[in-house]
Amino acid sequence: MKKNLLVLTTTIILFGLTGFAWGQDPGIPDTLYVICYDSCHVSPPPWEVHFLLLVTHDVPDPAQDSVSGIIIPLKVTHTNPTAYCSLTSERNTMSYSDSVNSIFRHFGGRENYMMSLYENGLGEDWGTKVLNLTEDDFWLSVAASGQNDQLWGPGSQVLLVTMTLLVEDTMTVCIDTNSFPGVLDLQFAAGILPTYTYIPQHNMPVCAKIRSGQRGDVNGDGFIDLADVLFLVSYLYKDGPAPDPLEAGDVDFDGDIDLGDLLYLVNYLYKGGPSPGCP
Ligand SMILES: [Ca+2]
Ligand SMILES: [Ca+2]
Ligand SMILES: [Ca+2]
Repeated sequence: MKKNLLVLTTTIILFGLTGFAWGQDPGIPDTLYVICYDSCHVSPPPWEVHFLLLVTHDVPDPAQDSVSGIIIPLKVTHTNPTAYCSLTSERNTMSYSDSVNSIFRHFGGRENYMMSLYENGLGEDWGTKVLNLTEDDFWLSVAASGQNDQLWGPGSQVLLVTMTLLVEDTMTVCIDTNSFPGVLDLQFAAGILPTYTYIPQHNMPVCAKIRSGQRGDVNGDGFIDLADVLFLVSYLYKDGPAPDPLEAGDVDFDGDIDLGDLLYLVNYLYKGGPSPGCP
């Protein structure tokens, strides 16, 4: 109930002041893309896993079709209930900062649009920003209050924000749109007067298999050496014990444990071949 009140309040702030109506998305369909930036990790868990929210947006008539507000309600689910998977509130604060502690930071060398707005001195004009993080919900809205802000983002897959999850073990994490019945769903607002809203295209649900890239240490002693070759031979051909975790034996990362993994390991150890790990 509290959440619905927050959503309703923000809806009024975003769209209620000028009045709005459902309209057509002009030109090419605008699209919200969610992608997982780094699903494979070679360090021991927990892992910081980043999902990027990218927007493709065209502006046929800048005076009328510029985006003036967005609402992005998301839900996070995962397949490993015994392990912790969470949005990290301390990594996704509202503060403008290029440190690790901001959802608006640049990340991995990628230009983040909200951060760029701030650095260009325009960020303060985005007067209404709401970020709601709970255990399994992510909810973001922004509204422009100046014309410069409304001209944001025409182009192909502009990075809007990066959201960070803390994942404790291997699992499949899915991001989907969240619905608040009767109140609001995923939507963009455009037009200066009158304002109209529309639902952009999107690629959700998006599921990413969060994997450990620690491979080759088949016997789990912390080293990759001849003992691992012998362990793998024993497992494959002499009914020996299985690698633990099992995926440590999938040295070439193709999903199976077979002769190919043995050859990959030998090639790495004795012939200067590529090292096991994330592909
Ligand atoms: Ca469009
Ligand atoms: Ca080993
Ligand atoms: Ca394999």
